[in-house]
Amino acid sequence: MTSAVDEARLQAQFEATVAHKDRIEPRDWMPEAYRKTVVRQVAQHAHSEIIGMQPEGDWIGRAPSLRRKAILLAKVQDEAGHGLYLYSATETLGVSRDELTERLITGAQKYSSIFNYPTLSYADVGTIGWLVDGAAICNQVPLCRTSYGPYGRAMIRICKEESFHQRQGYELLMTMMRGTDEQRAMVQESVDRFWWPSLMMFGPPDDASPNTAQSMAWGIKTHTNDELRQRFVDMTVPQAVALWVTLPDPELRWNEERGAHDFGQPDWDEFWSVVKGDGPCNAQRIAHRKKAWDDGAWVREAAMAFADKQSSQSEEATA
Ligand code: BYC
Repeated sequence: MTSAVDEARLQAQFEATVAHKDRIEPRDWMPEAYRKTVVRQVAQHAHSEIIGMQPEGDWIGRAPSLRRKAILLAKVQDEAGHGLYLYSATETLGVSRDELTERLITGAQKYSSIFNYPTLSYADVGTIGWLVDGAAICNQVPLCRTSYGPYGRAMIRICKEESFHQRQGYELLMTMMRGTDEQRAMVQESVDRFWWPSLMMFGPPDDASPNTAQSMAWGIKTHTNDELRQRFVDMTVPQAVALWVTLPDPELRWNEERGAHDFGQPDWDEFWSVVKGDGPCNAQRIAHRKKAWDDGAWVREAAMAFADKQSSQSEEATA
């Protein structure tokens, strides 16, 4: 039992660790609200990786060449891997992957709004790589220095792969832009659909973000939603110029005084409606995930039975 004095000492130690930008590790004492916030964010991130396999996965069977199919397969597999690292990070906080999957399937936990939009053309595979993975990099590179150790270490590996994903998307779009008028039109139409949802990935504006202030004080987040959105726009505009595509925002222009781009706001009503479950593909994404989870039940049971058998055999051998 921890006394009030011990608790105050532990709290002070925790705060000192965060203030020094050192890592909080699984065995360290942490406030319950900190633990819950890390679980919430990392689980949402893990779910996003797993659900994020679906929109691109829809194109694996329809990729236009063997080379493009191999690239897409590898990318989608990477996303499964990212989900697994992140579920492992939440397990260090005492929440099992089964429990988190249950929370995803019942709608108790969220995943990124972006994956509730459909992939209508093959150009969307390139646009997701360029814009969605591009936004992910802007958001996730700072998370390599997040205060919770297992999350930060998972992010280092994930970011290396995300950078590669972004480049493959850009290369795909560049190839299409060098092709026919029809291919160029496909790219532009895809960018027009994905631009605003990509900006929404960074979360609501700072003045409508209930979690940012506390998450920054704890070092879980190191930048606000609006700071990272701005960074993404500034990074993407010159890439759009090089690609010869237009970004669908009449307010987008360079602001000499700020040394940054001014840009318009996404439709925040649409964002909240997608987050609440009413986006174009929310029901389909969850139904698909639930089916895959239910269909895989026998594999999990067989793996557990095998592990039990192995451990009882090794106990017998050492007895
Ligand atoms: N979508 O107070 P706020 C990938 C929720 S996958 C849905 O600002 P916070 C990839 C938020 O959870 C990359 N919900 O929250 C995979 C909160 O709700 P609750 C996914 C959103 O946490 C496959 C409420 O709105 N990346 O790269 O301080 C293929 C208020 O928001 C969204 C991550 O998960 C949203 N966009 O900040 C290709 C990054 N935004 O939980 C690529 C890690 C907000 O209070 N996460 N909400 O009910 C983060 O950095 C932060 O959690 C966020 C939100 C910036 C997203």
